Amino acid sequence: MQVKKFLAPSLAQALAQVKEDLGEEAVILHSRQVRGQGLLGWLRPPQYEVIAAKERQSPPPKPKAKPKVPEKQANPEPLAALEEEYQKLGKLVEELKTQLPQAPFTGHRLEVYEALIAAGYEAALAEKLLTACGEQETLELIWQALEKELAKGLKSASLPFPEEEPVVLALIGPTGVGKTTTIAKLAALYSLKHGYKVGLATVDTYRIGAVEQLRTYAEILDVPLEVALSTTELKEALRRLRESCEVIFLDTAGRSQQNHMQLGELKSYLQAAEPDHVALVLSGTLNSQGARQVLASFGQLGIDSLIVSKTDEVASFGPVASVLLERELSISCLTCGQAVPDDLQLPDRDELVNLCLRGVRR
Ligand SMILES: Nc1nc2c(ncn2[C@@H]2O[C@H](COP(=O)(O)OP(=O)(O)OP(=O)(O)O)[C@@H](O)[C@H]2O)c(=O)[nH]1
Ligand SMILES: [Mg+2]
Repeated sequence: MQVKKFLAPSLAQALAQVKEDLGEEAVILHSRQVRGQGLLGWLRPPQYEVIAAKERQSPPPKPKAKPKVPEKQANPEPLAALEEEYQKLGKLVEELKTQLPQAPFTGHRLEVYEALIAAGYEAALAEKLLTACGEQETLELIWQALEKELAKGLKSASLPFPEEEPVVLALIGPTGVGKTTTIAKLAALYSLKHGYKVGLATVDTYRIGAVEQLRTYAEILDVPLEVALSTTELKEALRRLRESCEVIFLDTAGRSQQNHMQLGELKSYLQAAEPDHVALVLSGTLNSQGARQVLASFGQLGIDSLIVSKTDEVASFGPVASVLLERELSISCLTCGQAVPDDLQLPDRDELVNLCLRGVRR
């Protein structure tokens, strides 16, 4: 870098000198007003000092010699390696294809098999059902054979009706599946439609508003309600209800299928109540894994029938049907909406078959 000092009577003159000497690219590093030394210096007008700099011009870089491009040579080796890789991949794809699950049917049965899978049926069950259907000449015959196969695995159960002695029906199940609402629907069915004297009891004192929910239904239906806080109180409450009622519905707190302590407590309430019928309320919206878990946990408590709830919320019933069919459990009720008392069905086998084919046969 070239640095120079310029001195002139005015700043404009000093800058003009810079420009003339160092050119347009010069950079001003510093400027100041200066006076001469001593008294005389002070008497003379001030001068302006400018220090400017300029990059020394470096010689233009020599153009780089272009790298020599080797002349193209036909090298057959990489091509051969690629070809080999390509063939290996082809073989691998063929091998993988053989490992993929093959649709086990052709023709009409394949069509129905695919419809079952699309509706959430587990593949093993769909295959078992359609194998049992056998080859059929038309699609309609396959559907008919499937209906028969489904009917074999589905059982409908009747809820008990009182004869000489009062009957106690307990509803159990996970939280929020519709136990209390279903009890209200059943209480209405037994009292309004069949004319029985109905009573309600609950041990669900955990959830805020649970008792009030049931009390509201009891008041609307004009039936007695007993609330029990312990197994001893429950025995006492049922004894009182038995004196005046023919059918007693016992509501229980929703329990998580994962919580063994809660399930243990529920078991002691059931042992104290000695119900004539225990119905597990199973939500129709579960996936098959969830349904299996619920059945495994609550199944240990001793279940007489299943009430499948919220069937109105599912477009197809495949996941829950897959579990019901493998276990051959009896279904006593279906609930298909929130309206009390209307959204309740006591299904026969045909209605259960229709539910299982919902969303499958279009
Ligand atoms: N869509 C639909 N909703 C329902 C059905 N049955 C009940 N419900 C609704 O599900 C919700 C829970 O119902 P509850 O009867 O309180 O359920 P629960 O099993 O007693 O609940 P917990 O006592 O808290 O365990 C409410 O909003 C009901 O209206 C049904 O069949 N279909
Ligand atoms: Mg409830």
